[in-house]
Amino acid sequence: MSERPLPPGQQWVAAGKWPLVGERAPAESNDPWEVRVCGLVRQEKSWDLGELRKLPPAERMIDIHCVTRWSKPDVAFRGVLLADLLQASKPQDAAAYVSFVARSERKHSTSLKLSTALKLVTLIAWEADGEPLATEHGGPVRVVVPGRYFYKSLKWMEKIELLAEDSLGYWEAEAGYHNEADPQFEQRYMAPNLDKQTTRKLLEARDFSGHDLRSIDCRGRNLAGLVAKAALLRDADFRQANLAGACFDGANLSNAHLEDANLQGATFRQADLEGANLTRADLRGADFFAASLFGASFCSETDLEQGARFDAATQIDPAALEVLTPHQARYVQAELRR
Ligand SMILES: Nc1nc2c(c(=O)[nH]1)N[C@H]1C(S)=C(S)[C@@H](COP(=O)(O)O)O[C@H]1N2
Ligand SMILES: [Mo]
Repeated sequence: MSERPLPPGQQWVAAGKWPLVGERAPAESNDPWEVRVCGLVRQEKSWDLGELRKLPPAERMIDIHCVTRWSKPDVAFRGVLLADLLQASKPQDAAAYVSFVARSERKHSTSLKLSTALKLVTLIAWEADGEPLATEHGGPVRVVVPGRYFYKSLKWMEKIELLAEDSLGYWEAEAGYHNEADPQFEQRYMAPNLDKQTTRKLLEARDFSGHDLRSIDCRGRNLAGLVAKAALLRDADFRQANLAGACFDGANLSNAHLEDANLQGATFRQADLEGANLTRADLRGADFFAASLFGASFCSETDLEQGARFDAATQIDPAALEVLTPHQARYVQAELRR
């Protein structure tokens, strides 16, 4: 395993596994691949793949940390330093941010403070562990930002733009991902920006349906019978809450905290529970039909005690368990068989 510590709230993937996250492939195009530095530079520059390979090589051994709570230790990325590409393009003094843009359908992007990108020794990489980067992992060229959640490591990179003001990336703008993304501080999502009055109304009506309530803090509340259809509840905190009979159908509960919650008879049909923590939750009679459980946990990673409670009425598709870590899958299978 890695010599570096596992950041809080993360778990190592099984040896040899590398999950795919986000877009699966670059946009189709017959144009040859070029990496271009533009924006606030004195000299726009571009390199084709052959030219890139002639630059001084750089290699970095890093641990990948995904915001959905999986980490992959000791991946050796090889490529060139962002610093070397920038030096050749002569950044203007006003350049304070760097935005990476992908050759992808949605023109996926992400950004960093320029000083941060340089301090972290950002790499423009085309090899991982001695092999050319697979297309689904960003080949032919991707960004690798050590020390940030992996959503800052853009796949299929073709444009590096230097800017005076920040330009929020795709996940940061659309999904509310934290713009700093430092795993040591669990900077996963932006702070909730709801006024208290609205929040209070929602709580009174016990109806969250369709609302954007990322990171909402419902710890210990009595919300029995809550309706939260298609609600956006990423990173929400429902620890110790009473959610008996609640309806989370179609809701996004990725990375939500549901430890010790009463979820008897709750429904999660087609809900997204990736990275959600259901340790010690009461799941008797709960329905997880077609829910996505990648990276979800039902018991502590270190022992099989203190896990979630299931009964014969708990509905969970055996195929949905294949995306759990082996430890989690073993626990749930054993409980369901009782
Ligand atoms: N172009 C592009 N780059 C991207 C994404 C994406 O959707 N499109 N997803 C990001 C996220 S959230 C993660 S965790 C990593 C996943 O990289 P992997 O699929 O190689 O594991 O890519 C990042 N870079
Ligand atoms: Mo991610």
